[in-house]
Amino acid sequence: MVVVYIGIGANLGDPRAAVMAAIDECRAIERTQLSGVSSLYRSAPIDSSGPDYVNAVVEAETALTPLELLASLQQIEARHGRLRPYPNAPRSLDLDVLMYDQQIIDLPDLTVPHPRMHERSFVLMPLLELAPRVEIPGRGIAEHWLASVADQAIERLPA
Ligand code: PH2
Ligand code: MG
Ligand code: MG
Repeated sequence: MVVVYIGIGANLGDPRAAVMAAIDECRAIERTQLSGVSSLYRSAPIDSSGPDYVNAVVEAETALTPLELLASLQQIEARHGRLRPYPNAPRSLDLDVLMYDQQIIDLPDLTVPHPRMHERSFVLMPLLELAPRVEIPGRGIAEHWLASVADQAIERLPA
């Protein structure tokens, strides 16, 4: 089993409901146990458009390979009607493999750690809630990146 972090985001329809449903659907992924669920956050779109996003991060232990995990997440996205008209288009639901153990993975369909996770408060803040001392392979201590994203509008939503 390895520890993984999954980023969840949505900004179309009812994004809060979509993120909460996605968390439940992550509980049902085979050979995978959730070990942590962050608060939900409202965040302004970064390099994207449309309404504010709702974001969260979950921690899990999985026996799936990185590509098996990715396929499971894409099935959940598809059930939520995710379309991919162009890169960073507004989305009904986005599930990203942020980190897979401490591995660096560079495959045509999967780059881990997520290449922009350290530049995004909507990833760092929920991630640090779950794992305050976590290290991002190739980027160093996640907490050290917080100062550089302090200008990004984000608000933790009440439970
Ligand atoms: N996801 C993106 C691009 N921009 N901005 C916010 N606030 N939240 C996201 O989840 C997000 C984004 C690409 O996946
Ligand atoms: Mg994605
Ligand atoms: Mg994404």
